Amino acid sequence: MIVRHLKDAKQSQRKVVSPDGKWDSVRLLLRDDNMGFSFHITTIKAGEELHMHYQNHLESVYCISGRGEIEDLQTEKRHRIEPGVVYALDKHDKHILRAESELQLACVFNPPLSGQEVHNEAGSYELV
Ligand code: 9YT
Repeated sequence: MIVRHLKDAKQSQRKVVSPDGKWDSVRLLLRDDNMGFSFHITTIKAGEELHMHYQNHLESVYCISGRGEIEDLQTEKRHRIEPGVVYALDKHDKHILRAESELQLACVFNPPLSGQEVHNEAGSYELV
Protein backbone atom coordinates (compact mmCIF):
# COMPACT_ATOMS: atom_id res chain seq x y z
CA MET A 1 0.00 0.00 0.00
CA ILE A 2 1.16 3.50 -0.78
CA VAL A 3 0.11 6.33 1.55
CA ARG A 4 1.27 9.90 1.05
CA HIS A 5 0.18 13.36 2.21
CA LEU A 6 -0.03 16.33 -0.14
CA LYS A 7 1.72 18.57 2.39
CA ASP A 8 4.75 16.24 2.49
CA ALA A 9 4.83 15.83 -1.30
CA LYS A 10 4.80 19.64 -1.65
CA GLN A 11 8.11 19.74 0.26
CA SER A 12 9.72 17.18 -2.07
CA GLN A 13 10.78 16.78 -5.68
CA ARG A 14 7.25 15.62 -6.40
CA LYS A 15 6.34 19.30 -6.72
CA VAL A 16 7.21 20.82 -10.10
CA VAL A 17 6.75 24.43 -11.16
CA SER A 18 6.26 25.16 -14.84
CA PRO A 19 9.13 27.06 -16.48
CA ASP A 20 6.73 29.92 -17.31
CA GLY A 21 5.38 30.02 -13.72
CA LYS A 22 1.75 29.58 -14.87
CA TRP A 23 1.15 26.35 -12.94
CA ASP A 24 2.61 23.97 -10.44
CA SER A 25 1.85 20.34 -9.92
CA VAL A 26 2.39 17.89 -7.09
CA ARG A 27 2.79 14.43 -8.60
CA LEU A 28 1.43 12.22 -5.82
CA LEU A 29 1.70 9.00 -7.83
CA LEU A 30 4.17 8.44 -10.66
CA ARG A 31 5.24 5.65 -13.00
CA ASP A 32 7.56 4.13 -10.40
CA ASP A 33 4.53 3.43 -8.22
CA ASN A 34 3.39 0.86 -10.83
CA MET A 35 -0.29 1.80 -10.75
CA GLY A 36 -0.66 2.16 -14.53
CA PHE A 37 -1.52 5.86 -14.13
CA SER A 38 -0.07 8.95 -12.48
CA PHE A 39 -2.07 11.22 -10.17
CA HIS A 40 -1.34 14.91 -9.69
CA ILE A 41 -2.74 17.90 -7.83
CA THR A 42 -2.23 20.82 -10.20
CA THR A 43 -2.71 24.51 -9.42
CA ILE A 44 -3.14 27.02 -12.24
CA LYS A 45 -2.75 30.69 -11.41
CA ALA A 46 -5.69 33.07 -11.87
CA GLY A 47 -5.76 34.68 -15.31
CA GLU A 48 -3.52 32.12 -17.01
CA GLU A 49 -4.29 30.36 -20.27
CA LEU A 50 -2.66 27.03 -21.14
CA HIS A 51 -2.57 25.53 -24.65
CA MET A 52 -2.19 21.77 -24.42
CA HIS A 53 -2.29 18.73 -26.64
CA TYR A 54 -1.36 15.46 -24.95
CA GLN A 55 -0.66 13.39 -28.05
CA ASN A 56 0.96 10.55 -26.09
CA HIS A 57 -1.27 10.42 -23.02
CA LEU A 58 -4.91 10.19 -21.98
CA GLU A 59 -5.73 12.66 -19.22
CA SER A 60 -8.70 13.13 -16.96
CA VAL A 61 -9.08 16.23 -14.78
CA TYR A 62 -11.42 16.92 -11.84
CA CYS A 63 -11.92 20.49 -10.59
CA ILE A 64 -11.55 20.74 -6.81
CA SER A 65 -11.79 24.54 -6.61
CA GLY A 66 -11.75 27.66 -8.74
CA ARG A 67 -13.48 28.68 -11.97
CA GLY A 68 -12.45 28.68 -15.58
CA GLU A 69 -13.20 27.16 -18.95
CA ILE A 70 -11.87 24.57 -21.34
CA GLU A 71 -12.06 25.10 -25.08
CA ASP A 72 -12.02 22.11 -27.41
CA LEU A 73 -10.04 23.33 -30.41
CA GLN A 74 -11.53 20.67 -32.69
CA THR A 75 -15.17 21.66 -32.10
CA GLU A 76 -14.49 25.20 -30.77
CA LYS A 77 -16.89 24.31 -27.93
CA ARG A 78 -16.22 25.94 -24.54
CA HIS A 79 -17.14 24.21 -21.29
CA ARG A 80 -17.35 25.77 -17.85
CA ILE A 81 -14.88 24.46 -15.28
CA GLU A 82 -16.05 24.67 -11.66
CA PRO A 83 -15.93 22.39 -8.61
CA GLY A 84 -17.56 19.06 -9.45
CA VAL A 85 -16.70 19.10 -13.16
CA VAL A 86 -14.52 16.38 -14.65
CA TYR A 87 -13.18 16.41 -18.20
CA ALA A 88 -11.50 13.52 -19.97
CA LEU A 89 -9.30 14.01 -23.02
CA ASP A 90 -10.33 10.67 -24.51
CA LYS A 91 -9.39 11.69 -28.07
CA HIS A 92 -6.06 13.34 -27.19
CA ASP A 93 -8.06 16.53 -27.65
CA LYS A 94 -6.19 19.72 -28.43
CA HIS A 95 -7.47 22.30 -25.95
CA ILE A 96 -7.04 25.59 -24.12
CA LEU A 97 -7.58 25.76 -20.36
CA ARG A 98 -8.34 29.20 -18.94
CA ALA A 99 -8.25 29.93 -15.22
CA GLU A 100 -10.55 32.81 -14.26
CA SER A 101 -9.65 32.28 -10.61
CA GLU A 102 -6.96 29.97 -9.27
CA LEU A 103 -7.81 26.41 -10.29
CA GLN A 104 -7.04 23.39 -8.11
CA LEU A 105 -7.29 20.25 -10.21
CA ALA A 106 -6.81 16.53 -9.64
CA CYS A 107 -5.27 15.04 -12.81
CA VAL A 108 -4.76 11.43 -13.88
CA PHE A 109 -2.45 10.44 -16.75
CA ASN A 110 -2.34 7.16 -18.63
CA PRO A 111 0.38 6.09 -19.34
CA PRO A 112 1.80 7.48 -16.10
CA LEU A 113 4.27 10.35 -16.10
CA SER A 114 7.73 9.50 -14.82
CA GLY A 115 8.05 12.92 -13.19
CA GLN A 116 10.71 14.31 -15.52
CA GLU A 117 8.44 15.52 -18.33
CA VAL A 118 8.14 19.12 -19.45
CA HIS A 119 5.67 20.43 -22.04
CA ASN A 120 7.08 20.48 -25.57
CA GLU A 121 6.14 23.15 -28.12
CA ALA A 122 2.92 21.33 -29.00
CA GLY A 123 1.78 21.41 -25.36
CA SER A 124 2.42 17.68 -25.11
CA TYR A 125 4.60 15.42 -22.98
CA GLU A 126 7.00 13.05 -24.71
CA LEU A 127 6.88 9.42 -23.65
CA VAL A 128 9.83 8.71 -21.36
C1 9YT B 1 -4.53 20.63 -16.03
C2 9YT B 1 -3.45 19.83 -16.66
O1 9YT B 1 -3.42 19.59 -17.83
N1 9YT B 1 -2.57 19.33 -15.81
C3 9YT B 1 -1.50 18.52 -16.31
C4 9YT B 1 -0.69 18.00 -15.23
C5 9YT B 1 0.35 18.94 -14.81
N2 9YT B 1 0.59 19.95 -15.78
C6 9YT B 1 1.58 18.13 -14.53
O2 9YT B 1 1.64 17.48 -13.50
O3 9YT B 1 2.47 18.14 -15.37
